[in-house]
Amino acid sequence: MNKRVEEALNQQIEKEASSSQFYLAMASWAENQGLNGTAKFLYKHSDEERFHMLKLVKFVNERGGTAVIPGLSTPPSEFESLPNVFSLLLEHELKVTESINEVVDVCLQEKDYTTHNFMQWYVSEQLEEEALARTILDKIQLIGGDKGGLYLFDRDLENASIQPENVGNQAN
Ligand code: OFO
Repeated sequence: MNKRVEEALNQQIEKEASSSQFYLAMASWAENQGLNGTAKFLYKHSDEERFHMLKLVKFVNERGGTAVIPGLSTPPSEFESLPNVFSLLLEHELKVTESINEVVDVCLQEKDYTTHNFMQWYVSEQLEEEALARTILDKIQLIGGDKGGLYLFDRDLENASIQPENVGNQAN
């Protein structure tokens, strides 16, 4: 496997693993706040990111490279508020999108069209995840300090899958 591509993919493995840990920390915080629906959603999101990481690990190894399993820094255990959690999540996803675009760029420079093709899955996944984070953030901002609204929001998020359309419909 092309060395630059391998390096870029290994960096992406680290990003996906860190995302998983970050969302796991958010899930745990939400659980301790009694926001069980939000916690369930974030636990699921954390699992998704772990799956993204695994998919990369397997791809690198199958293509003759060596996947590097990274050590990770400790994510925060405290968050200011629910809006803070979801704005951090959106910010984080935007960074992940940037780094996926960088991997795609390296693939093109190195004329590695197989990896380029493989990365397209991540490109569309990011589109969905960004849209989802924006939808959720909009809803939270709309609710503001309304306790009843928050209760309904949390309940609806419990049933939401990682699909923007679903959250849009259910949180209405
Ligand atoms: Fe949403 O980060 Fe994975 O791809």
